[in-house]
Amino acid sequence: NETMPNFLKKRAFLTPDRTAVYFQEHTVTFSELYHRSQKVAGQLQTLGIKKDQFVGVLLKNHLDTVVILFALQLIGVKAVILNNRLTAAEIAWQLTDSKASFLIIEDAFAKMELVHLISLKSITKESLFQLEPMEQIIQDEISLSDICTIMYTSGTTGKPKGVIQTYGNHWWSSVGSALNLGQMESDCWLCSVPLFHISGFSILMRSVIYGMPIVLHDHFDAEKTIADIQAKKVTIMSVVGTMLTGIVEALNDRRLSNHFRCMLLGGGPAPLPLLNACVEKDIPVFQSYGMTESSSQIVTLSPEYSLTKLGSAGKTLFPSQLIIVKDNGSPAEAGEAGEIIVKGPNVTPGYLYRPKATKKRFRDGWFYTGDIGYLDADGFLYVIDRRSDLIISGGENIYPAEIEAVLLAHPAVSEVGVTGIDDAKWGQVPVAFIVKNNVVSVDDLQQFCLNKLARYKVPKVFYFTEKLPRNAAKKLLRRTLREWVKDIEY
Ligand code: S0N
Ligand code: AMP
Ligand code: MG
Ligand code: MG
Ligand code: MG
Repeated sequence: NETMPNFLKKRAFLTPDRTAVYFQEHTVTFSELYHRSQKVAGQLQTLGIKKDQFVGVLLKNHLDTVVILFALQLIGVKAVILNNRLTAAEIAWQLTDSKASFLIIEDAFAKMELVHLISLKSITKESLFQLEPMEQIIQDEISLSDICTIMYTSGTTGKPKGVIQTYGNHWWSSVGSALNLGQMESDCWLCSVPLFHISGFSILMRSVIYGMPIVLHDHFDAEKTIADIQAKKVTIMSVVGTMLTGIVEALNDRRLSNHFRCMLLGGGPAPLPLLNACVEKDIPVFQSYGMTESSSQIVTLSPEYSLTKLGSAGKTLFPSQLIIVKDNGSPAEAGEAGEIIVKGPNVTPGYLYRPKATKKRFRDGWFYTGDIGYLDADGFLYVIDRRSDLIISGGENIYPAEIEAVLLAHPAVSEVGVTGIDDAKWGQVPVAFIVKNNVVSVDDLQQFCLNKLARYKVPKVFYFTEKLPRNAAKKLLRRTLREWVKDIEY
């Protein structure tokens, strides 16, 4: 069981005076970040929060959030990081499932019905920061196999599962990224992706591990991005397709500053017209493939291959391995499609309290992603289809089964099938095909969904139909739904 020094404490010791975070008008060094996190660690302990507990975190992208996330690491608490776009019911479910003993929320979210849905104690960050801090007990060492964070992802059968991310997972993910992108003293990483996704959280970990400043934005804004790349000398930024499209459009005839060296593009497929537009505008795009279970990118394509390997997600990072397996379990030849399976020290040890689900996804140390792809003769990965009919809207995942389960509970709905439709802004958005057994309006169905599902999961279009496509065993034929969608004007 290998140990390492507590990441932030070590970083504050090595390079105390280097800038850690730029947020709005604030700039903090690693030493200041450490001292602020230390104080909050004491305040958390005043509340009775202890090592090895699970604590829910429902916060915005903010400097305070960075402080709280590191305070939890300092005292060895496992952070259950919650997606703040979800409804109260969805969040309550994750808190209960993770057996969290506490919730840290912010005033802006505290009025949510959430607080009534859960039995665990909660505190706003504003109140937390008022507490008298105890003498802190800092964990000087962390064990690489210890749980650092939990992030929920859904699946084929409705309910989300907590993905375990250990300190070792984050460490190796950071190292793998640096061995590929390089790590320069001048590097500065812009974070406007959510800290509640691994896309954002992994930037925090790289910051302390590399000793690199980050520019943190509370939300994505294309103009502010362009301005800060210039003003703060940003060299790297993480984006999903929707964000990159927004930047390309906002740039118009302008160019990004010369010091900018990498747009790390992940979270879903990259549309070829977008990649071409970036080549044309000299925007250096590193396309990538990754997931919550691999603690961020596991495959990345450098811009030198942007044209020759257009559409590929690239090669596996140094610490990791990837193979394609066919349905019969044997490895695929170059060019032959099959399931993408991955292995590496950045890959999760499994799902929280879900030994069965974990066993289902792992064989001989390999993680079965459920995604379909192929490797070309040079070992470049092409992803051709996603797991579980996953719909990705602006980097947020939508599982048809989850939406279908909600709609089926409506008394006027007797059958429902959900699939994705291409959308210029979001990549894809969900569409529902409904067989009704009573009078019901689209507005009613929409409102019904809004009460139970995050906004981005609510179908953009509801189609009433007499019958859904099913096979002899009455199983819904999603492939046919995808064909139907092609005829829809949207
Ligand atoms: C695309 C974003 C920025 C849009 O958010 P924005 O513009 O701030 O919207 P709001 O002002 O909050 O809301 C306006 C209206 O838009 C709706 N809405 C918001 N987001 C979505 C969405 N995604 N889909 C559909 N609708 C959306 C709001 O509901 C609101 O609607 P109305 O007006 O009706 O109220 C934002 O969505 C965003 O930040 N997306 C990115 C999420 C993300 O980071 N996903 C990645 C997840 N995957 C991973 O983390 C693994 C891969 C990975 O690690 C990685 C990924 C990317 C880059 C690098 C890496 C890496 O490997 O390091
Ligand atoms: P998440 O864990 O929410 O980040 O979702 C990860 C999933 O997004 C993967 O399992 C894929 O289905 C999908 N995905 C990620 N990167 C790509 C890519 N480059 N091309 C196609 N799908 C992707
Ligand atoms: Mg906005
Ligand atoms: Mg997700
Ligand atoms: Mg019903």
